[in-house]
Amino acid sequence: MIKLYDFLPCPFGQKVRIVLAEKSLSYELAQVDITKGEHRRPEFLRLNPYGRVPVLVDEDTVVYDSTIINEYLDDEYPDPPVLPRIEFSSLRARARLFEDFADNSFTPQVGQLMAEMAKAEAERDPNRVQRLRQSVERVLEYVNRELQGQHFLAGDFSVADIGFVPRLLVLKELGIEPGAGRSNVDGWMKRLLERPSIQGLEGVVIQPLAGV
Ligand SMILES: N[C@@H](CCC(=O)N[C@@H](CS)C(=O)NCC(=O)O)C(=O)O
Repeated sequence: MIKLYDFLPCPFGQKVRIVLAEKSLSYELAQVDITKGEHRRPEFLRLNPYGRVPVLVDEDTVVYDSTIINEYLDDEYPDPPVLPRIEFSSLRARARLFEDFADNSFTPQVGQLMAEMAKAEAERDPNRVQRLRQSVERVLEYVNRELQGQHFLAGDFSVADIGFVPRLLVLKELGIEPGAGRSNVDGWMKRLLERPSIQGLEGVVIQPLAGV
């Protein structure tokens, strides 16, 4: 039985739960409430020395970091795949690049905007809000260009798309319409929202998390 240590609002845990749902894998969810410091408990640090969720335990295998967990799941449970097949090295690299880009240049920026917007209006830094909004808009423009003529970012639906999903889903509440004036992103969002793995995703709430 797979066990997933996760905190539901964590966008990285959400990436893993999308993959588990895509592959129809059942699992036990062990909640680690990072707002209560549960990720710093010794028993959790023994699983992940970084003290971060998500962590996946599959029998004797312990894997942490959402990207590595999702690659492990794709290796161990290949059907349906969430990475382009091994023969398509270039597409596989493209999928990994987009996942990495989403993790580093989209998810944290949206997270910082969530944190800023969660403050009372008088306490917000308007320049920071503007800078973060511009940075998110720039990513959406880039993704819009990269989606030209394609349904998904790297061939079929893959980790390239999954990387963006958690924070794409909260943009509207932050006053950013991902698809406005970006028809490729608009169609992509519609296709993403048709997937049961994304419709059933728990924990998509505006909750600022430290560093993400
Ligand atoms: N690169 C990691 C990032 C995981 C991460 O930052 N998790 C956050 C919650 S969303 C966490 O556990 N933060 C606690 C901390 O860093 O102390 C991944 O993809 O899994």
